[in-house]
Amino acid sequence: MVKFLVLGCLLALALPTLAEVGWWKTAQLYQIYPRSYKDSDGDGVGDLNGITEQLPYLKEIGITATWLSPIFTSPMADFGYDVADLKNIDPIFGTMEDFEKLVARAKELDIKIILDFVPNHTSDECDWFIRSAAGEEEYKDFYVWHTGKVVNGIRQPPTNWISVFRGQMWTWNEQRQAYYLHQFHAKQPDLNYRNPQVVEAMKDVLRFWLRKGAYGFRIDAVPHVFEVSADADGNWPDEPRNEGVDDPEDYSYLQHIYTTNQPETIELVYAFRDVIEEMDRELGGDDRILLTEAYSPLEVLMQYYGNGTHLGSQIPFNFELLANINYYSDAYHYSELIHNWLDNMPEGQTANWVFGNHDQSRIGTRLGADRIDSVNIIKSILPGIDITYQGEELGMTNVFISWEDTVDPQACQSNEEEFERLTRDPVRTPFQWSDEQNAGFSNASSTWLPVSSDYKLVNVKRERGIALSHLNIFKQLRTLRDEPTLKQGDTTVTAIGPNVLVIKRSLAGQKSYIAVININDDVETVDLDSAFTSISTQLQYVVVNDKSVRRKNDLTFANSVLLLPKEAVVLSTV
Ligand SMILES: *[C@@H]1O[C@H](CO)[C@@H](O)[C@H](O)[C@H]1NC(C)=O
Ligand SMILES: *[C@@H]1O[C@H](CO)[C@@H](O)[C@H](O)[C@H]1NC(C)=O
Ligand SMILES: CC(=O)N[C@H]1CO[C@H](CO)[C@@H](O)[C@@H]1O
Repeated sequence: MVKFLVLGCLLALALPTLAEVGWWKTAQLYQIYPRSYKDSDGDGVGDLNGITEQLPYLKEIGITATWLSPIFTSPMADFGYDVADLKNIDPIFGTMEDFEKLVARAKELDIKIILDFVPNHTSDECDWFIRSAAGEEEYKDFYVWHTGKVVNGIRQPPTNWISVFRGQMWTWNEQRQAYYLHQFHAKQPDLNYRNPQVVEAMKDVLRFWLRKGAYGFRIDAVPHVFEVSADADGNWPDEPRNEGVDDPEDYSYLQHIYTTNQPETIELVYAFRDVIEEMDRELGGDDRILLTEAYSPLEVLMQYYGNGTHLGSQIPFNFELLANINYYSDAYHYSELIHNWLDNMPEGQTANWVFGNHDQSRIGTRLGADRIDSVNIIKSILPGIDITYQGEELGMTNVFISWEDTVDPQACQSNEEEFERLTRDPVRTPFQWSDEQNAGFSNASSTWLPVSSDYKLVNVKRERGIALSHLNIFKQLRTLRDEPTLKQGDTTVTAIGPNVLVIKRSLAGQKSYIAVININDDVETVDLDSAFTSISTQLQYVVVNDKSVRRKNDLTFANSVLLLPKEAVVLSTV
């Protein structure tokens, strides 16, 4: 009894209170692609009022915060990643009043709204660019301009750099009589972050939306924000060739050593974090957050968290699994990639787990439809922040979009042979709400992208009624994440042979939880007793998928847990 009391006391000291922990450290984040979520006005494109209408669904599936792909005024050359007015809502999505209504309703439901922030460029229709092209003193250096070089009497761009969307990274502007730089589309001129006024102007945009009630930002394509500094004469170096790529228009033709991952990008993130801290002080309430998207090496990503003296992004997206796991990956590979993040993360930081987004092939297509629950289990049981792209909770898969119907600029700038490799349309199709017209997404006669042909089988309404649907398993996992063990417990990740991944979470005085995932099609029997010393003799099923013959609350011996092909379960100590 005395021993128990002492233990209880230590426990109370060891457990931080939730207020100290910060809401975002165990958050369930959800990415909404607004064009495809819910159309409220019948034009075939999703909008803000549609999102507002469906916020109770996010509550139902246990989401704490949702980030919206860009909703700002834009000519839509790159579906909103080309922003013309950084402080306004595009009419296709609604009005500023609609945004305010969305924030107010979200607040009632205790869901936080995070916005996409596109720092790498603006639209060429942005007022800043128009003034810059006209040479107006205040905006003259807001973008990256160069008069080019003359070779054999012919004017040429200043460097050989190639745009991510193919072709030259430089476009000639008649009015200014100079080339401007664009890492992406020619309609997306890059901002010149070496001009302190640009940094100030962008910080002001952040303040504007935080005051409107946004709880933070997902910052897009951070690695592309800076180019290498120009030399004393204002010139830049060419980038070296990538041997093996023969198409001189293709982005991979060159090694992007001067146009991505420049050290200044990290400092820019730190500067944006200062704004977040400043606004936390000004506005009070819960923490505001920064999520950063960068497909960069691990050692670079870890710097996004901060450098010891300066805070950075709370959530540098962890693409380890998304980028490296494929259909053939074994359990050792899963385990290794999970360890890569957990073991390299700076002390005191929070992990995050991402398997899908609006740029990547869907999980069910990449890894197989019978691994959808496995992925949802993995990212729910691991410590930290769980991030879901809309539709992954239902098991939506890629939708084939013909060349005629293709709208993604990254694909449209290529050709009929190449577009399938480049297009992101298949993962951006309308969300599947029901078996009604257009999957309940819209009452329009046609939608901006076709609705998947599987919508009568894969939709929210139907999956609500099926005990072990992807949706219901997802919901069970969200509930489980409220357990103290999953919020604060220790983590052990290991492979038992090539087929079985095991993730154990444990916390003194609480039940332990063990996710056991059979990645492949062999029948396996695993001995968790020897994998984890001092585990209880018997374990109980807490979550099962439809490959399992077990039911919730069944018991099993820890030393012989039977797994059928692709079976994925969560067990607990009893
Ligand atoms: C679609 O719904 C909108 C909003 O409720 C309505 O205004 C419109 O008339 C409807 N259109 C059709 C074709 O039913
Ligand atoms: C961390 O970053 C800040 C801001 O960029 C810089 O001033 C400081 O010197 C850096 N500290 C370390 C230890 O690198
Ligand atoms: C504003 C802008 O052009 N953003 C680009 C930045 O990077 C992403 C790639 O992740 C592009 O898709 C965006 O178009």
